Amino acid sequence: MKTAIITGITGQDGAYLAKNLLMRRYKVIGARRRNTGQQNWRLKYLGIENEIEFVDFDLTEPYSAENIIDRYQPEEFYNLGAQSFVALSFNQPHVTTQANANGVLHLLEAIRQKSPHTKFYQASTSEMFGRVRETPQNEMTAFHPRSPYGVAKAYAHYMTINYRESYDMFACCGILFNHESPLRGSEFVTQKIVKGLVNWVHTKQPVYLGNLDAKRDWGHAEDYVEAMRLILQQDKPDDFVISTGVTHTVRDFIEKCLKCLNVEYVQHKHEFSTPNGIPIIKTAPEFFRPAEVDVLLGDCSKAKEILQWKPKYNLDALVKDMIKTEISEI
Ligand code: NDP
Ligand code: GDR
Repeated sequence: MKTAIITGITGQDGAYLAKNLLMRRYKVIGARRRNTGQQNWRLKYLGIENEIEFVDFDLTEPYSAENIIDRYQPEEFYNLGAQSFVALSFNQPHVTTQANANGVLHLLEAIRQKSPHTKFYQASTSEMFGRVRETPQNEMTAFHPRSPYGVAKAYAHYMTINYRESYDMFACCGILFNHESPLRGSEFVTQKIVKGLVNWVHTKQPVYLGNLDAKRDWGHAEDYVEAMRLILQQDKPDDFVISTGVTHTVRDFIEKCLKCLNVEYVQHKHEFSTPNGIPIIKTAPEFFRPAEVDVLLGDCSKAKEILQWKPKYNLDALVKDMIKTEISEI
């Protein structure tokens, strides 16, 4: 039986990855920080809360990394923990850097010193491409991050590669493009739209958003956690772009949701309304970012060839899954 530690176990990806590994008979150690609330709701939703051994952990505490790595000597370590909300990183750049950059250094150093056989997965991100230098983006595309989140993740990405090259560690990065699911946090645009529009059907309260023209390559988290697992099963450590290879605007996502909900709409420059003028989507300044990533589109040819990975969900199937779940929950 293999042991895997997952940080970020209470988040979207942590929950799906834990389920994936448990199905393969791994012992899963869930590294989570103390919290007073309902932080295990995703694990409960997937019915796996009682199959996980939890351990206290915080990315910002170096001893925390050392303790858990020394204690469990895991075969695999998936670092999915992060302050993952890009918009918040502009208001909390220090907290974001402590967790997303320094936190990763703590883990790499702890593995080097205490458990060098442990295979390490770092959750890198398409946000590092930022103001993109070429389209589509692949593993060789230069980075130009546009947020404290993206800058911190770029540091962690290079540090992971540096530990691999300097100390011969099995340390890998998955450069994952946006991935969503019914378990997505409600602050991210897809879930905000899904929840907001399902609520609109009953209340006619408009949903307030920011930039409707941003383009993202959206996949489904269930597909993407399988790619993470495959990355650590290869003969040699390497980095992979994981994406669908299709990009859509926020507007497209809204349209797909409205069609799924059978709502008739007309589009204007900054809003959506019904044909007789009832507002559905409006924009508000607080949801625009100081610097934006306008367009992301991933080329995952390397993952297709080496990992034999490809996504099962397209955007229509993702929208359907999110809307269906939201309707069944209210
Ligand atoms: P979530 O926001 O859903 O989950 C983040 C997790 O990190 C939560 O479990 C949270 O715990 C934990 N966390 C936050 N701060 C700390 C800390 N200081 N110490 C320990 N744990 C902490 O993110 P996702 O599941 O969507 O993403 C997983 C990872 O993948 C993240 O690193 C993210 O940056 C990265 N990523 C995500 C993409 C996406 O589209 N989803 C795309 C590319 C990369 P708590 O419950 O206590 O808040
Ligand atoms: P992103 O995801 O920043 O790409 O980071 P998010 O869903 O927050 O934004 C996507 C795009 O939508 C635009 N947008 C809005 N976004 C939010 N959250 N709320 C709004 O009201 C709104 N209106 C428009 C944004 O400006 C942006 O262009 C996600 C996270 O999961 C990161 O952790 C991960 O690394 C990247 O995806 C890849």
